Order: sequence, then C-alpha cells, then structure tokens
Amino acid sequence: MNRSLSLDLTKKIGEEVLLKGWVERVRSHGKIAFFDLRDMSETVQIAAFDDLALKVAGLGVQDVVEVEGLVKAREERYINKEVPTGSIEVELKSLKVIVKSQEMPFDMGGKDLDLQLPTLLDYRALTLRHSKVREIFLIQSALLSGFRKAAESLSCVELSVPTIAASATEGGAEVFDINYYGHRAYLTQSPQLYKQMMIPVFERVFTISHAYRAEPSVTTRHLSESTQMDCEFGFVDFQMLLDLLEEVVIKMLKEVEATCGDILKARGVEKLLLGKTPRLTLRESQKIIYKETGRDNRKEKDLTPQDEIDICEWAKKNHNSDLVTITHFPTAKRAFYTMPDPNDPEYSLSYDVLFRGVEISSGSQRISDYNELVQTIKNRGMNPKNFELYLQAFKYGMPPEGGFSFGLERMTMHILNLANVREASLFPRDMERVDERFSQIEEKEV
Ligand code: AMO
Repeated sequence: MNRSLSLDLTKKIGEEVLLKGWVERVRSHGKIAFFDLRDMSETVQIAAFDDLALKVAGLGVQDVVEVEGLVKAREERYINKEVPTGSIEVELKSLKVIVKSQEMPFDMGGKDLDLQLPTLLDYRALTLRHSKVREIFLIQSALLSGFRKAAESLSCVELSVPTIAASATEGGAEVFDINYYGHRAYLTQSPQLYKQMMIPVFERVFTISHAYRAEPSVTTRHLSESTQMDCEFGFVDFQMLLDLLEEVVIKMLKEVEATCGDILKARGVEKLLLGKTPRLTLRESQKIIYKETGRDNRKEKDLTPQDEIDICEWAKKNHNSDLVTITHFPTAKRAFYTMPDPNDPEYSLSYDVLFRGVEISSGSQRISDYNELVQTIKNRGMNPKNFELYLQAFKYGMPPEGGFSFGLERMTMHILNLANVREASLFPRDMERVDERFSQIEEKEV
C-alpha cells in the first residue's frame, strides 16, 4: 500500500490507508484509545479499540510509527472544526513503532506548548516539532516564497552573496569581526554592498541573506543573526522605489493570507489590512503623533518604539492599512550610502515600512555618483581604501539606483503577534546564546 498523507484523508472516507509519522497526543480510556499522528501535511486522530487500544496506551510522544487503518467520517457531535482533518478519524488496524523516542523532558502532548522562552529555546530541536511552533515557520516559508515571487515578477535576478566581508557594511559599532586566517574580516551586517555592486551586472537583483549585528543589548525585537530579504533596482527614482517597496510587501502579505489562511484564523490573527499604504515624511508623522497623543517628539531624529505603534494605529484608523511608509529620515542617522534629498540635504531619500507597530523594512535611493560617495565615506570618518571593491562598481558606470530590505523574523513576529522575535527564529542567536545558553555552558565547564 502506498503511503497517504493526513491532509488527503478527508477524500478517502471508507478506504484503508497507510500512514507514517510522529505520535503527538495519546489519550487512553481502557478499551478505547486515541492518538494524534503528525506527518508533513497535518495531524490526524487515530482511534484504537480492544488489544490495539492497549498498544496505543504504550506509545510515547514523538515515537515514529507506521499505521494501517480505515478512514471514517466522524459523527457530527465529534467534529473538530479547528483542524482540517477534524471531520474524520482513522480506525486503527495495525500499528508498528519504527523508532521509539526517549521520554520527553517536558510535556509536549498538549494542544498548546506552555513553556517559558528559555526552555522553548534550550530544547529547540524538540519544541520546533510542536504544531503551534511549526506553524510559525510555515508562515515564514510563505513570506519567503511571497518575497521570491514578488521580486521575480519585477524581473530581479536572485543572487547568493557572501557573509564574510572586508569592511563593515552598515557602519556603527554593531559588527562582529573575525579572525580570518590571521587577517581581520567582518560578518556582514547586511548584503547591502554586494547587491549594489550587482546593479551594473543585472540591473535588478534580489537576495535572501543572513545579516549579523553585534547588538549590545537584549531586546524583544533584535537578533544577532537575522534573515534579510533584499531587492535592488537600477534606473529608478525615489517615487518608483516607494511604489516597488509597497508592491513587494503587499504581495508578500497576500501570499501569507492565501497559503496560511487556516493558521491565521486558528491563531485569532486579525485580517490583514492592505489598503493603499499611506506615506508620510518623518516630520509629518511626528506632527500627527503630537496631534493624536500630545507627545512632542517633533525634533527627534527617529521614531521611538511608541511612535511606531501610534503612527500604525493612525494608519489603521484613517487608511484601513496595517502598513505605513515613513520617508526622509535625517541624513546623519542613515547609512553612508543613502542619498541626501537634493532639496534639503539634511534629510535623506530614505524610507522605512512600519507594520502593526514596528519597522519591518528599510531602504533608500543610493548615492550613485563615485566622487560624492568617496567624499561621504571620508566625511563619515571611514577610509575609502576599505571600500575599494565596492567603489570600483561606482567608478565605472553606476546608474541611479536604490532598494530595500525586509527583516524576515520581524515580519513573522508581527503577523502572528508574537511577544519576542526569538520565537520567529529557528535557532536564535543573541548576546546570551548561540544554540546553548552561555551561562549553562559555563556551568558545565566548572
Ligand atoms: P536595516 O538595518 O534597517 O537596513 O535592516 C533591514 C531590516 O532588517 C531587519 N533587522 C533586524 N531584525 C532582527 N534583528 C536585528 N538585529 C535586525 N536588524 C535589522 C528589520 C529591518 O527593517 N542595508 C539596509 C537596507 C537597505 O537600505 O536596502 C539595512 O540593512 O526588519
């Protein structure tokens, strides 16, 4: 018999099927026992009677099993509307344990996984298997796929760029330097310099890449290693860039809705509001915040976390949009490659997209003139010699260009309303942890 998948069983009522997967929850009531079997598609309830019920009672959570059984429609009163397989169950005919799991260090058998964040991460290889955790990464997979489709539809070529570089990409102190065969090198803070160098090669490019930031503090929204989804376009101006940015983010969110609607609904996520994205300059947004809340941050160089929440509330209320684009940040606050606004060089042709109260994307029109770029690097106290390869691209025919980058974990976090960005990273890295908590490693070494 060929293997069937749980999700296909609603179309196989009355048929004998072969299933393979992991044991999730076991409920034993003497001569009747149930367990949920999870495979790559879904979980399904298996019902066992008499001798087989005894066998099921002996199953452990995460045992790997092979099941033969009969697919049956459930009586109306037993239908579980919360799961796609809730209208059927499989009556067990034979059960084989392929791999016996060791006993779990904590209870993974519940519908929800009620663990504190450190435990959730200490046992990541296990906790990722729980349906509620797995779902987070199905949303993430939809975001990646939505980004790829959107970028390809705009004729961007996908690239894989290095994450070890000769110079820091975003400036600032938040850079990991590494001993590279006795030379100094850096982990890239973003794929920025490489994607720009590729503009004269392909004109439009995209890359999904890892970014490393030596974040000096522990916050709920910063990771030391994150995933950035970047686009870069040649022959564009500022208005075109804003249109492209908003087109891509809306396509990504629509992909999540289209492919993961069930997950969003089951988790009680509010319907995404994707009306036309309002655009405000930083100063306009600060004026609105002042008017709406009385908080006067009109002279600040950036939005505070509370400002981001408030301006998103405003966008939701007034524009039926979960997104808002903020433009024209002070030039001095943005990375060196950002083009100052020719009409008011104190401010830059830069933008952030905010989504449900947090920044999920940044970008800008870039300085594409070689001499201006060299001068800016010098003005920022950096040495153009450290950017020789990058500057080559500008010396020999760089068209006007710009782009943007989305943070994958941040987007996932805010679609699902997770409390901490670490929950949206498979194996999060931060000041306290690379896989294992440093404090625990130290304990072991003592
Ligand atoms: P920026 O530094 O704003 O821009 O990063 C782009 C997006 O990446 C996400 N992000 C992070 N997520 C989690 N933890 C972090 N430490 C972290 N840092 C950034 C955010 C952010 O909006 N090169 C530019 C982009 C460009 O101009 O094209 C850049 O890196 O969602």
